[in-house]
Amino acid sequence: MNGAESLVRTLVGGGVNVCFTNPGTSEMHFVAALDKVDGMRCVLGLFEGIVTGAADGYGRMTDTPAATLLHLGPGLGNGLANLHNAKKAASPIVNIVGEHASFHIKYDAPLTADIEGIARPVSHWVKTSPSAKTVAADGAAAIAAASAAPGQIATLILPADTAWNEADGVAAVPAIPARAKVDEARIRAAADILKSGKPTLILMTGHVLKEKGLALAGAIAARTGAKLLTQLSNKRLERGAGRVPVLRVPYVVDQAVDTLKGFQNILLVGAKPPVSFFGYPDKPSEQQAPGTVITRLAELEEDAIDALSRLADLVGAKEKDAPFQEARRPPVPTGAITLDSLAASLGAHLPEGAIVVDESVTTGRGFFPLTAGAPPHDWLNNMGGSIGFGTPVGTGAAIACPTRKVICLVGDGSAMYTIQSLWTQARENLDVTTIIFANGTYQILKGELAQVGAGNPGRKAMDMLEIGRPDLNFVEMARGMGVPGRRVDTIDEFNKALQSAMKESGPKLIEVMMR
Ligand SMILES: Cc1ncc(C[n+]2csc(CCOP(=O)(O)OP(=O)(O)O)c2C)c(N)n1
Ligand SMILES: [Mg+2]
Repeated sequence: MNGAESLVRTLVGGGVNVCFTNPGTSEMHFVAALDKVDGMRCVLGLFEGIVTGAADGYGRMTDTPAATLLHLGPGLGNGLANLHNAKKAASPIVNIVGEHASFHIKYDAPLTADIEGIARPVSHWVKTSPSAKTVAADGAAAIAAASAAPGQIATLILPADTAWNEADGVAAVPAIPARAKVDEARIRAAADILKSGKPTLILMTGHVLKEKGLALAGAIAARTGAKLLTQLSNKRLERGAGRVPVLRVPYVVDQAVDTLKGFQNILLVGAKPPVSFFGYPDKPSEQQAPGTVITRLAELEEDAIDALSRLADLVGAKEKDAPFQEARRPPVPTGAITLDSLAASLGAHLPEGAIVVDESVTTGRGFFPLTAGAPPHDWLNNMGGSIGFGTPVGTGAAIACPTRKVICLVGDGSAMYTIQSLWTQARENLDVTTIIFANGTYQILKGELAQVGAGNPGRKAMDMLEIGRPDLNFVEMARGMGVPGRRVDTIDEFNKALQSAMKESGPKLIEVMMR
């Protein structure tokens, strides 16, 4: 077998069963090998941001890496923004990036680039495989690197001749270490804080946000009077009826500061100390009150669920006493489209097992309370702040979980970065409902303009924050990519569109007119 086949067989043998691709000449042997080897689902994306974002969504939902296949430096470069987001979310991904045949690199042909240099900032692990004989072992090492807790980006660069030359065979993936346990001293320190009676916040993100971790955190909070919050953005939050409900730290700095002001202690479980998205004149970067003591219970890569379980024992908390959310849907709203009526409609219609990918930007900031009692579902946020995240991540989540309904909540501005996701959803017949909030602007940036104190915007400045003239038509765009769409002007129409989208399988788009 050649190097490409040895790599594909190694990937499949190592549990990598999906490859999101956008190939070129240098990847042709890899493409041919994908065809030859059973067990790899290949999914084409029409822009590399779809490919890398889909791998992020897949990794978040399965906790195992998908592979991507990208075309040299420029292909990888096109995928960078969503790799950045995936890295911030600690999603496991194995990138395979084609490179010129090793004898051809010195000629500086048009596509020659510093691939390692492009890969390094968005990868935890980077390697150019030197020969066909090493490709399989390097592929196995890439899987191991990607799978290491809490999830990493591994980028393997594959010169074309390493793909077509004769290989030695398949390699086995080295053992993947379990999450490290938190040492006893930190558990005791956390117990002392919680028993002190001082107002304490448990701030969480990462794998602790699965049902079990939340139940333990809820029990500890119920027992000790501590409050629970998650970071503003999370990789995957399990929420809904029967789970412990938890809100997020708000985006707007003043609101975040206000939310955090009463706490003398913040106990971090996977989370970082709370910092603002941006620095603003006269606003703090650190959001906790001056004097609040921040203590780390568990790092993102550590076993936070085990740590909380031991902490619960120390403070005498019982899981059954956690404040589990009761099943409760808001009444189906009527009348105008408002932020609250949209939240209520989602709360009324979210099906059990839904995967909500949230890139709703300003529209969805208040969606949590009214959706909290919906049937159990997962909520995924963008942790890297680079927009164009939602529809690709939804695409990958749907491939990962074919029996679940994916709901992508997307601002109109954000949707335009990676709208080609719809084509992949149609081709693969994925069960994704994309909801576009068509307000005709980069609404958030109007708020930012005021926050940074840039003064009153004139016409030229406003033109950079608004996306009308011409007005976008998402239903037409969706139709052009094989996805049926519908425009709604009232909340009653939205209710109907959402209800029918939840009943039928397959990709759909709802354009919510907010302008
Ligand atoms: C890659 C990238 N480019 C630009 C931005 C800056 N940015 C942040 S939000 C935003 C617009 C979001 O607009 P939309 O999705 O319509 O949401 P809205 O603010 O209208 O709710 C832009 C351009 C970014 N975060 N990432
Ligand atoms: Mg908008």
